[in-house]
Amino acid sequence: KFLDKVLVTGGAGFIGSNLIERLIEDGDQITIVDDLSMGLKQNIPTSDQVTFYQKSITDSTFMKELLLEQKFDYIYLLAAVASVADSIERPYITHEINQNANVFILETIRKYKLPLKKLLFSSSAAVYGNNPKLPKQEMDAVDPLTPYAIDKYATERFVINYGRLYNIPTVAVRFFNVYGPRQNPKSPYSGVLSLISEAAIHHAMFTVFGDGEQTRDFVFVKDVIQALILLTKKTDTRHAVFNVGTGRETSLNAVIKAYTEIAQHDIPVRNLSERTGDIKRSVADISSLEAIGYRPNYDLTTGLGKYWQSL
Ligand code: UD2
Repeated sequence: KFLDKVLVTGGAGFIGSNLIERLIEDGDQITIVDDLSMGLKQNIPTSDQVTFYQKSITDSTFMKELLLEQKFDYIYLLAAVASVADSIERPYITHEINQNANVFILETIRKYKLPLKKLLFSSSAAVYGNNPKLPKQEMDAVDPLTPYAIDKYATERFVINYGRLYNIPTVAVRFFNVYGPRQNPKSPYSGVLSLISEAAIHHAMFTVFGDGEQTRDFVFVKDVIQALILLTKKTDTRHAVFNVGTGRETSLNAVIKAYTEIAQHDIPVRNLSERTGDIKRSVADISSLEAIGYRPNYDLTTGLGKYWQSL
């Protein structure tokens, strides 16, 4: 009845739930494992194609049983302590979740020779750290500075090299600054666009750290989903890491200006001093992803417009 059996860890989260939406349209049978530490149950679309387990990926007994019983075609590893600040507060538990739990999944696949069409791990542009070279290319030197970045980088290597060593089809992606519907603005360390949206909706003050001339590669979540689907469905694409962004560099000031036009009212701004550890400029080289057919469909104005409508 269904096309493929798909596991999405972190499926109740921002990016995960957008992926679920797409997988439902594609006719897949989807299993979500999410402990709702970041994600929300109401993010998950109601569908008879979806089975949801409110479980931590660190529950290895549960994960092993699930993997052995279901024999998934595709696995998307999106569950994580998703905040850098949180990882600095809780480095050890971050490591258990962001690295060990994912390595356990790989190990289970290896040990029981589970058949699999593709496993995709979500890493982050955080792995580039303070390397100032722009645009950031996958082969550039990494500089993981926080528990979050260290675990993302190390797990990327586990995923790719378990793939090579044990012939498991794997890929990893490095997300740049993803924004869009269901991004959770509840922490001060949430993505800046979710925080600007909160301010815009409530006609509240938005705080810019620094002069607002810092730049990022803001990528709309639907483009991210396009990349994830491409990478999993291309059978000859494996054992490599891909930047996921737009290749366009936008300053925070430019974002606020564009958003003011979309919201059709001023977003009052105050400037505070720069955030410690903030990087000044960031933009992805996306030629590896383009080479397999990826084309970002949402420029900033279009993406922001869609996001605004969803609020
Ligand atoms: C992103 C990721 C982070 C890590 C990092 C790697 C998010 C939410 N964070 O951090 O996990 O991968 O990239 O480089 O995707 N800002 C304000 N006011 C606010 C909030 C933020 O001015 O209220 C500034 C902030 O100081 C920074 C920029 O906006 O210069 C973007 O901040 P962010 O937290 O959205 O993302 P970033 O790139 O620092």
